[in-house]
Parts: sequence; C-alpha cells; structure tokens
Amino acid sequence: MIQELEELRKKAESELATAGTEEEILTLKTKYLGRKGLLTGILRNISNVTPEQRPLFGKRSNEVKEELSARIDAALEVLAAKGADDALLRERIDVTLPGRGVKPGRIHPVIQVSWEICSIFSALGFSIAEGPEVEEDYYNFEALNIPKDHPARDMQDTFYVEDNIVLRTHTSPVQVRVMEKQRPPVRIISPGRVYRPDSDVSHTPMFHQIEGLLVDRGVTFGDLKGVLTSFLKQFFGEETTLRFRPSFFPFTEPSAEVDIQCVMCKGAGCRVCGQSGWLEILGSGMVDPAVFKNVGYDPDEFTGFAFGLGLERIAMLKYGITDIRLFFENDWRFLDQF
Ligand code: 2U9
Repeated sequence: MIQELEELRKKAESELATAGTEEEILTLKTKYLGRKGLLTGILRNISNVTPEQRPLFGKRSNEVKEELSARIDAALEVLAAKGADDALLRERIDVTLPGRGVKPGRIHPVIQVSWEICSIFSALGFSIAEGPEVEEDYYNFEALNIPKDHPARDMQDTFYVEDNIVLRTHTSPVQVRVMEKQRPPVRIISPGRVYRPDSDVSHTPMFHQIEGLLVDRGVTFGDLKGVLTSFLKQFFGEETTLRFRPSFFPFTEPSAEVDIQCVMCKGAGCRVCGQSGWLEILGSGMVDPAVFKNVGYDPDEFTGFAFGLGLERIAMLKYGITDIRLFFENDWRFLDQF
C-alpha cells in the first residue's frame, strides 16, 4: 500500500509539472484530492493495511496529501502572478506617444457671412443693435403696421409662445425698440436669429437675418439704392449687376426687392436661378409713415429706408450649397470647409 501511495504521489507530481493552465491544475486537484479523488480513495482503503503498518501509512498519506495540496496552491499562485504580469504588459500605456489632439473649432459659415456684412455696414456708419428673440406681439407685428388680419399673423407663419408673445419672425422689432428710445438720426443693422414654422431644402424653423434701418431728415429712395448697391458690390464683387424690382411689405412704402445677376450662370439661366438669370437677395423700402407714427417720429420731418436679408440664403449662394439643413447638422466634414 505504501508503495502504491508513493507511485500515486510521483504520478501526481509529474502531471502537475506539465499542467499549464488554471483549468488543468484544478482538474488535477479534483482528480487526486477531491472527495472521490485517488489519494482520498487510498486512505479509505486503510483497512487493507496491516495493523502494524497503519500508523506509518496514515502519517505518510497525510504528508503526501498536504505536500500535493501545497504544490497545487503554489502552482495556482504562480499562474495568477503570471496572468497579472501579462495583463500589465498587454494594457501598458505608452506615455511617450503623442496625444490625439483637439481639433480647433471654426466660425460657422453663417456667422462668417454675418460678420462680413456687419463690417461692410460698420464702414458705412451703421452700428449694431440687438434685441430679444422672444418678443411681444406689439413689437413683432403691430408697431410694424402688420394688422391683425394680415397673413403674416397667421399661426402657420409664427411660433406663438403665449397669446401676445411670439418667437420673433424677423429682427425688425429690434429697430422699433431702438426708435422708441432714440431720436433720429438712426443708422443701425440688427443681425440675429428669427423663427418661422417652415422646413424644406431652403427653409428651417430658425434662421438668421440682418436688417438695416436709416432714418434722418431728407433720406430718399436714391439713398436706399446707393447704400444697397455699395453693399452688394462689396459683398459679391465690383462687377455685380443688380436690379431693383417693385414689391410690397406692410412696413415699407414704396418697397423694392433687389436681385443680382445669377452668380452661377452669369445671367444665362440655370437650376440655381430657376432659369431666370437673377437671384433674389434682399427686400427693402422706404419706412412706412404708419411705423414712424407708432414710435413717435413725425413722418413729415423724417424719412428713412429699411432692408432685410436672410443669411443662410446668402451663404448658400456664396458657397454653392443646395440644402440649408447642412448648416445645422454640425457635421465637422461640412463645417471644416469654410
Ligand atoms: C422697421 C421698418 C421696416 C425691414 C425689411 C424686408 C424688407 C424683407 C425679408 C428678406 C428675406 C425677410 O429673411 S427674409 O425672409 N425682408 O424683405 N425687410 S424691408 O423693414 C423694416 C424693418 C424695421 C422699423
């Protein structure tokens, strides 16, 4: 029996020497030391040993069991330590590698256009005026001679916050507020966000406008033409051809829309200008006397002109962009180009 015990020990040790994984070692542990294991089995057969040999057999059996158990635990520890070392090697961070870098932001193309237009008008003596985007009905409509039954008052065209509070549909209320506080001469432009419930390739529910207003004694339609011609030639190029076309707005009389010869086809007719050869750029007109009365200006003493343009539309024409929604998707591959 002792002989058998020693052979079992040698066998277990040689098997342990070749066990390379945690799973193999644990299988060995069960095989020899488990409840139905080989060593446990030998001990269970102690009745086959002569009574004289029993103490020696029992003692040796326990020694072999403890030795094997200790060897197995040591093997498991070595394996665990090796695993930790491997993980450290695998997950090592090379602090000498260069960083990934943070891409610097860009000025949004619509804001670039806004700045460019503001700087042209600043040089012409206009200052910049700003005001609230959530606006009283009075400043957005009433003061601008837009009567209650005018189509622009329809829910279709306006976001109503409350009964008499709207998201401004144009930046004109800024000019009304300035005129309420300030006597002429007034020479201002007001850039900013405006809101209309519209959405397709050329409309978004929020877009940007710049409007301008010049009020003084003796301001004429000739001044309007002179200032807008100077602006458009500076912005689109000296060679730009433009035309003034009669139009109607509730807040200006007379009114004119200003077109430039198509920048894509130079007037020949193409998809961008709808084959007309012309691109509509801005609306303008002489401030209606009713608007002056609303802000306490005497229409017999003062005259003035006003104009308005949509910045996304101008940026689309300038950069040849065909879908306005690209401006608001924040895809850096688009924004990176400007
Ligand atoms: C006051 C009086 C008059 C501003 C004006 C337009 C004509 C115009 C549109 C251009 C494209 C709006 O963004 S758009 O859809 N604007 O056609 N705007 S005159 O007239 C004013 C402003 C303020 C006190």
